[in-house]
Amino acid sequence: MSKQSTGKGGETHQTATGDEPRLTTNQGVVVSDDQNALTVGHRGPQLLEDFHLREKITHFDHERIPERVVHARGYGAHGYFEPYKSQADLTKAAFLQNPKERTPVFVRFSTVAGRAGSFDTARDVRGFAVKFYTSEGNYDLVGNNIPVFFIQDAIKFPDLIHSVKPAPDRDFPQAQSAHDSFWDFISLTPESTHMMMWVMSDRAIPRSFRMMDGFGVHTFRMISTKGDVKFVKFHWRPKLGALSLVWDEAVVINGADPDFHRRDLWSAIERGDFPEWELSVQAFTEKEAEGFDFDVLDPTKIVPEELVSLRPLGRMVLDRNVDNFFAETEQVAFCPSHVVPGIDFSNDPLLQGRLFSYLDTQLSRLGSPNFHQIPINQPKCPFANFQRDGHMQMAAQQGRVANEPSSLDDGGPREDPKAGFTTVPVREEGDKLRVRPESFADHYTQAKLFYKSLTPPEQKHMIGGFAFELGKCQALEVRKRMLGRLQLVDKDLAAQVAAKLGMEGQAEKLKPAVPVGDPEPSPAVSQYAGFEGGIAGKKIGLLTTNGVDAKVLTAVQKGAKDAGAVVEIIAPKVGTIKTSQGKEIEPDHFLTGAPSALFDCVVVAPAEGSADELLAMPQAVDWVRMAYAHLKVIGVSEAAAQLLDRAQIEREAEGVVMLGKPADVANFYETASASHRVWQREPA
Ligand code: HDE
Repeated sequence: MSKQSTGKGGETHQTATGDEPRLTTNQGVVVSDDQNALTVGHRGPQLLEDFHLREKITHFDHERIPERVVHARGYGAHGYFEPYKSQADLTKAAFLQNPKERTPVFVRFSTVAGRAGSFDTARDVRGFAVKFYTSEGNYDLVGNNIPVFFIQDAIKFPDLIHSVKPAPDRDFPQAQSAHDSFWDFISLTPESTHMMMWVMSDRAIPRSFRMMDGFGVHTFRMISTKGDVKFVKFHWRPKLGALSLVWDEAVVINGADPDFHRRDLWSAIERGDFPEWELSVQAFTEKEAEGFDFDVLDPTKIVPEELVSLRPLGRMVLDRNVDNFFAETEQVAFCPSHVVPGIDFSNDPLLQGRLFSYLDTQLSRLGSPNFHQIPINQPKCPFANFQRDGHMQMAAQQGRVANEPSSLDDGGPREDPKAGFTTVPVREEGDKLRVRPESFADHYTQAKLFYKSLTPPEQKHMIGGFAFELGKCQALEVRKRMLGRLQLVDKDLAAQVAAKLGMEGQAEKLKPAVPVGDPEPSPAVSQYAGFEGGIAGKKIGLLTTNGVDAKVLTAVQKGAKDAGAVVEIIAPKVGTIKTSQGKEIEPDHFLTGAPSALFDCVVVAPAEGSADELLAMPQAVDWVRMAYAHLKVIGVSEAAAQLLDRAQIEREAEGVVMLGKPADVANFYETASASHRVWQREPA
């Protein structure tokens, strides 16, 4: 028996009522049926002449573009930058002159190693790329959340990246550095030692993009309105402080919410809690730089803040999410070569290589030299020249002349020696050589400086980081070589990592190229040495049940609001619950969908008499146990005290706050604000 279809797509038809725009092809032809392809008869073959089907499927087939070879996974937002006051004595850059003038910005944060579909809380460097749409053209400050880099010369970048990417034969591991080829490359590249200290520290597992420092890494130049030239290092500092996750928490989050960082940024902006950073520079003369005991052209070195302090320039606020991820975040094209008058490069060999690489990568990724015409990349000031044609040319430039000089077309764009970009006329001479400067040879003194400057918990985390990663590296000789490098940084650090690996006394004996110095610590590089307290921007998870005490709920919510934090409610099941006063509330999560790893601090406050409901759920006990292990402040109502017992947590334990009455909630917030995490609870 033959089956008959209606030929009308049944219930899926949503035909136009007249109020909404009509669905058309890309040529503007109104589509009559978007549910069914054109066939011969009811069950016959499809027809090649179905131009709507072919256009729709062909467009779909070409939806993907090559993802970025590095920094593929990223998330962006719009905002603005405003200087505190005119910085004319330092730079003539227009966007740094007038405190009343806001310059629009677009920022993209990213991980480096993983693919676009990888997870957010991998141990990795984070990209921090800012496009300023200034009145003098686009300026891209393409930085990272770590102030130094793995290598000193761009020629090593493909090797570095190949070593960290999945092995070419088996295509794993994905989005991580804990494997043989990476540590082999690193252990054979002594210049990476300082960077590895940062990458094994908490910096590589940030709590949020909103709680991350940013750095320009290289030394750049700034040119004042009078023509004075200074070297500068760029710093972004978040208003919320630079805060991190603990390692096991990051691992759990990768499974529970692979989009943790993008969700966090998007939600904060949606609720009007706009993240903010201060832009500063360390400015110094070339003469001063000659007196430093490291070379400022070497991107594996910081300029300690004790040597040159930060000069705040202004603030950046992100206040608008993108309308379309692909059009904006995916197609945005950053190039360190995009500078404006008043900012110039230095001879840092890594920077010089980048000045070539980014333009090249955009051509291959976006497929056309006209990528500057994509709205997210377009300058917001007028731009005109005689570049013409090419794939996807969007502009229909007028006139018969496309050259200058020309006497045939007086109205065409012309150069302007006064307003135009000019390069600082630095005198350069020398032989053509392939060499590494001797002034780049000290790979350990600043690595030691970093380690010495961390608080004991931070040092402990770094030791854990090294031990975890090297533990995943199966090649024994690589581990030994790496332990040898660590010994040159700090004997105790090396010994503790070796002990965790069960490799005491097995470090390879390595000799540094130049003697290792004994630097003064620089507390500014520690995330927690100067922690000022507070929980602004953080998230409190409140685990409760139907009938939740309305007074406790209100107290927790009010405390969070006052502190600039947010509360999310977790109930055992999906669906609405009622408060003790009968008000219906929609929990944000159900228990199995929201492990406590997703929150900065937690409260467990089931309804009076319903603790048994939680006690019967192993996930609830795990929820509390995990919050304890992740060093979170835990508020526990009397009704939930048994959960603590079941999780084998003492009521008097550090960072556990009993909520006998709603007023005790204040105590909970005080404890949660005092320190980012309850470091005392960390196992010795
Ligand atoms: Fe990049 N880097 N990089 N990089 N980088 C790219 O450009 C490259 C380096 C950074 O959100 C690529 O558009 C070379 C340092 C960020 O779109 C590529 C070298 C720093 C982003 C590229 C470096 C960065 C990139 C890949 C060594 C911190 C993401 C896709 C000489 C100061 C920007 C793309 C975004 C992206 C090359 C080293 C930061 C291939 C050759 C050092 C934040 O062009």
